Amino acid sequence: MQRITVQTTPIEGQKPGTSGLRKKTRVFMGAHYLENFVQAIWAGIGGVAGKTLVLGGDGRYFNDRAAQVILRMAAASGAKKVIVGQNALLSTPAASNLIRIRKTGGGIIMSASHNPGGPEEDFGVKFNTPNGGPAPEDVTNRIFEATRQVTSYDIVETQDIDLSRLGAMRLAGMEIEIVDPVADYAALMETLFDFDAIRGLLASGFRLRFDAMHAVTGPYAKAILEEKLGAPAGSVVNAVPSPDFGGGHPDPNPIWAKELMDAMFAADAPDFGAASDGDGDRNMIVGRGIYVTPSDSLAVLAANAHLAPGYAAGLKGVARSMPTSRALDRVAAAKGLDCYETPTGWKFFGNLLDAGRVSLCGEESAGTGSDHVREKDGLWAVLLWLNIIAVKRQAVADMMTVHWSEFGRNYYSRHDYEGVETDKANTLVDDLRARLADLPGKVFSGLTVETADEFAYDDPVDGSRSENQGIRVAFEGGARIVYRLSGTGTVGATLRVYLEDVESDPAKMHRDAQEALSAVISAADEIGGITRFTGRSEPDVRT
Ligand code: VG1
Ligand code: CO
Repeated sequence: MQRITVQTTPIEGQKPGTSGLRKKTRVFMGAHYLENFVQAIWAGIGGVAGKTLVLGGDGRYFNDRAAQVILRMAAASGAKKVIVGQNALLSTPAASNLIRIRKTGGGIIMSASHNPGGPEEDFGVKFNTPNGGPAPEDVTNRIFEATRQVTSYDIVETQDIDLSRLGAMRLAGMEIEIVDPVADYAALMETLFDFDAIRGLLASGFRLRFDAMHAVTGPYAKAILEEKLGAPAGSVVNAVPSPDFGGGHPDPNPIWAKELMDAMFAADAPDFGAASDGDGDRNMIVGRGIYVTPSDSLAVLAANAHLAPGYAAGLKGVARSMPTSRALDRVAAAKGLDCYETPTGWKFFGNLLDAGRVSLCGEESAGTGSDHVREKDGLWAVLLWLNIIAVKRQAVADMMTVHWSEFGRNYYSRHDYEGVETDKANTLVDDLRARLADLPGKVFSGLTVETADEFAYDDPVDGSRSENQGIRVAFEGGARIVYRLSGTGTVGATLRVYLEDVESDPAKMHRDAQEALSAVISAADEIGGITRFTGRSEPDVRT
C-alpha cells in the first residue's frame, strides 16, 4: 500500500450548484475529474487530517467506483476514520443524521438526486458540514476556488475495499467502519413519531403504496413501513435500488411517478400514496384521487405537526424557499409563528435550524424537513403524514378540503423549460431584469403588477447576503410569478417558472390548477417573453 501524489491541472466548471457538483457521469469518470474535485473539497474545508467523515450515496452508476476513490484519497490525506454505508449506500437524510450523531467533521454524499443515473446520465458529489447540512455558499466558494488552483492530489494505491461486509477495517492507517445504512435512521424516526398509532392505522385496513422509484429509499421504506409498522409486503414498490433507477427519472412528481398517480386515481386506489427521489430527500404525497402539491403538503404539516410526539411542543417557526407557495405563510400567520423566506436550496435553511428559529421547512420541489436532521427528508414527511392521519382518521381529500376552507387555497404550478440554450435563457433573464422597474402598474392578462424585483437574501443569523436568487413579480390580489434558472441541470439551461394565485371562496377551491392559473400563465409569457426568447410554446414539465 503506497501513498502517491499525482500531478494534475485545474478542470474548468467544477462549480457546485444548488446542491453539489452535478455533471454527466462520463465527465465525472474522466481523467482526474473526481480526484480534482475531492482534493478541492479537502482544501476548501481546511484539510481532513485527523477528521472522521461519513460517506454514502444513492447507488447510481459509478457510486461504487467513486466511493473507492474517495476512501483512498481520505486515507492519503490523513483522515482518522470514514463511516461508510454498506455497499456505499446512504440516503441523504440518513447521511445527515450520521454526520450529526457521530459528531464527525462532515461527509460526502454521492448523488445527483432527482437527475437520472447511468453511464449516459448524471452523477454528483456534495459535501455536508459537521451540522449535517449542505455546505453553505462560503464553503462551496472555497471549494470552487480550490478546483481552480489544484496542481496535484494524494491517493493511496491499494485494492478495492469490500464495502458489502459490516464492520471495521483499516486502509493505510485510516479506520473504515461499514454501517447498516438504515438502522440509525430508523431509530431516529421512532423517536419522532407514534409508531403504535401508525401501526394501528395500518392494521385497521388503511392501504398504503410507497414508490421508491428504484432508488435509495427502497431499503429504508421496506424496513420502516413494512417491517416495523406492519404495512403488508408489497406496499413498497420499486424497492430495489438500481444503478440507472430502472431507466426512469427518480423525481417524485406526477410526470415521473406516473405509475403511482395511475394507481392512486384507479377505482381500487389505496388510501395513501407516496414516492421519493434518487437520494431519498424528496417526497410526493397523493391521497386516493387527489395529488397534494408540495407547497400544500408543507402547509398541512405545519398546521398539524403537533399531533406527532416529536413536535408536540409546537413549532419554533417555519421557513420556505422563495418560489414555494405562500400557503405556509397563512398557517404561520394563523398560529403566530415566524415564517422565513430563503433562496432555493436546503443549504439556506441550515442557519435558521441551527439557531433554533425554525423547526419545519420546505420547498415547492417536494422537499420537506425539520430540525431532526439538516437535509430535507422524504420518508420523514411520509411518516409525519401517516402520524397525522392516524390521529385524525381523515381521508387525504377531506383533510385538504378542511385545510383550504380554514386557511384559503393557493393554487400553484411550476412550469419547466428544459435544455434551453444557455445564451437564450440568460438573455431572457437579463432582458426581464432590465424591465423590472417599469412593470409596476402595468396590466397583463387582466392582472395588475404590484411589485417586481430580483430576490436577494440576507441571512438573519450570520449576516451573509446571497444575490440573484430569482425574479419575482407580484400582482394586486395576491397572484405571483417567479422566474429562475435551475442550478442542478447538466445540459443547457432549465428555466423554471413558478405560478401562484390565491383563492378564498370555498366554492372555487376545487378547480384544476392549470385552469385556475390560466391568466397567471399567460401573463408569465407576456412578461417574460418565454416563447419569444426560447421558441418554446409549451413547458416540458408541469408540476
Ligand atoms: C432543485 C430544486 C430545489 C432543490 C434542489 C436540490 O434545484 O428546485 O428546490 O433544493 O433541486 O434537490 P434547481 O436549482 O434545479 O431548481 V435534490 O433532491 O435534487 O438534491
Ligand atoms: Co434529492
